[in-house]
Amino acid sequence: ALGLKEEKFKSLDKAGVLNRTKIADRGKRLRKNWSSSWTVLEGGILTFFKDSKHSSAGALRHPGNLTMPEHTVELRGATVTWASKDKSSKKHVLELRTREGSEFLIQHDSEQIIVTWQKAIADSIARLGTD
Ligand code: I3S
Repeated sequence: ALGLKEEKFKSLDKAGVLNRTKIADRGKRLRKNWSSSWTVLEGGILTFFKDSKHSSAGALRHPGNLTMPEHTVELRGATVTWASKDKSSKKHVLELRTREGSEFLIQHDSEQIIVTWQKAIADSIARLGTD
């Protein structure tokens, strides 16, 4: 059986295309700028890649060898909630706040898809704990 540590970091949790925007950087408000992004949840880290065009099947972790992550979000100590209506006029918006006070909005038109992400992110945060 895997130890606690291995259990936390064992594998890819989830990957797919989401709409996202960063709205705060360590407490500092940012201008909203939505974009579609290949997104990977793995080992307590959520990574938004710059470009979703290369996200073909089989390229789960990296959408092409040369595509660099745009944002990597440490989920330890983060919170994920459903965004209030004043945060966005879009439907199915999640608000992710990091321990350092950065904030991201994450959205998908499909309720089923966004609910799956909400659960996966919340599970990941819960597994990491706050220590
Ligand atoms: O919170 P805001 O300012 O209503 O966010 C909207 C803007 O980011 C807008 O861009 P411009 O500032 O260039 O107009 C976007 O096109 C909208 O999508 C943003 O609102 P939603 O409600 O879609 O998050």
